[in-house]
Amino acid sequence: MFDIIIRNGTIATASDVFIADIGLRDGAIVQIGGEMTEARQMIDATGKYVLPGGIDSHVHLSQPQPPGIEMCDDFESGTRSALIGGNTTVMPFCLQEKGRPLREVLAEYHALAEGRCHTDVSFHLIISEITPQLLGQELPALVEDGYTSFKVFMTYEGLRLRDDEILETMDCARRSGALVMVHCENEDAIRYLIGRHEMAGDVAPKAHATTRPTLVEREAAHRALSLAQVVDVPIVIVHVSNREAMDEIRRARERGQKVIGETCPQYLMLTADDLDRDNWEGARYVCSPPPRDKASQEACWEGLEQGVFDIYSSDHCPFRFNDDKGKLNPPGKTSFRHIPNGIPGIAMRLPILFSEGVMKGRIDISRFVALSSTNHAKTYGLYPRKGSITIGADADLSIWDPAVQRRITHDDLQDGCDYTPYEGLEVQGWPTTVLLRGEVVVDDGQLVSSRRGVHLARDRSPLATKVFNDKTQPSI
Ligand code: DUC
Ligand code: ZN
Ligand code: ZN
Ligand code: ZN
Repeated sequence: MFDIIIRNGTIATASDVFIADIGLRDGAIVQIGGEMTEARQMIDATGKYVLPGGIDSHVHLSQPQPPGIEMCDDFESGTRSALIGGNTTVMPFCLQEKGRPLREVLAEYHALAEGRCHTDVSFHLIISEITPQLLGQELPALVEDGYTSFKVFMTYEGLRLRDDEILETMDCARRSGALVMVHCENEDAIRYLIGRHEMAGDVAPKAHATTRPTLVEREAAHRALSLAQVVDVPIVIVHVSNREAMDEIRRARERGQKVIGETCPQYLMLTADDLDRDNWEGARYVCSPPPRDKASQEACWEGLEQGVFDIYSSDHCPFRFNDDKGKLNPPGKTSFRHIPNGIPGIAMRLPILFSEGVMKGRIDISRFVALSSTNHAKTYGLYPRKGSITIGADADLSIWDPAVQRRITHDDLQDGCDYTPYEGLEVQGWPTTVLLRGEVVVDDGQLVSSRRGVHLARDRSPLATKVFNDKTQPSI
């Protein structure tokens, strides 16, 4: 007797595509193919794809902002919207607050998430200030407890780390077996360009893109990879927007470095021209790195097809356009410099990749699964419990109907934002049914979730474990 049998779907994993039934019991996958008759519930998936639930390994929820600004998705609304878009696990960030124990801050995030999440969640740690205590004790202990990835920033005054601090953080990651994610943009070059633009009175949202050109991303990507080579650690280069930064990843791999590349829907679908809209409307498209041009979009598609990118995430970082707290559209607008950097995309990530990628023949369905789920689980220590359709894996599944056609409107996405950058986009294919650990949480496109999401302590990334276990190489 099964809890659920999913009948006759086209099962796709990162390696195989086949038609079979799947039997679920006690939240797990217990049978694939073969005879299955009795179940409390039957789901007919004829003509549909049955895929591992999406894993979005780069989202921002309830992250504190400078005074007067508020992120508009909390763990409830953000994970609700994630579920609508076919995701069953999301990985938000816990931002270290200077002068406070990281574990204390982390406990606050857990309190905000507890009992409110529609998907499973697992935190990355953003490192904004290094101390001997943090590097010597706190981080290694947190890694042991399943927080196995750190993000560092090369941009944003007050958040960025200097190169020596990045080296020390990488060294800590090496010693503790964590994986470092790097935001690559050269802060000093950006500040120089912002100063010049402001002096010239060029302060509209479009200037956000021109003050963060591809070359500041390329330089920082090169530097991050060089620093990683000094310490001999694998790294993730997050939110890559253009060919020049991609070339840095390729070159690092040619020298033998382990590097994971990530890109996001905004770099496939938007351009810098979107920031050049009247009445401050361009503020809706401000994110960092900024969207580039059509050639960069093509480069990013090529990277997804050919493997420069292993991971495709949303970088969901939502602010409301018309809202006192959003400050995307503040009264007395002064400079693009004050527009918070980030756009929503947690629900649209997978429909965009499915429609523009799979349905238009740019990638096959197995590559879709790898980019949207399996590689995230493998990179961040959740595999094979997550990101796979195998016996014993969590029954996190999304059933995609390739026949559904939709015109995207923000209200359907159920996030806390007041717009989507993809308003009016026509998509083909939609995740009509989603299961989280064996429970139907989206049924015929409708949310029926009871907020069963739990926190996932993660294993070390296999990439980092290899270095961690290799004690023959001295640490710096
Ligand atoms: N980096 C992110 O990863 N997300 C939003 C803003 C940023 O700079
Ligand atoms: Zn970033
Ligand atoms: Zn981000
Ligand atoms: Zn809405």
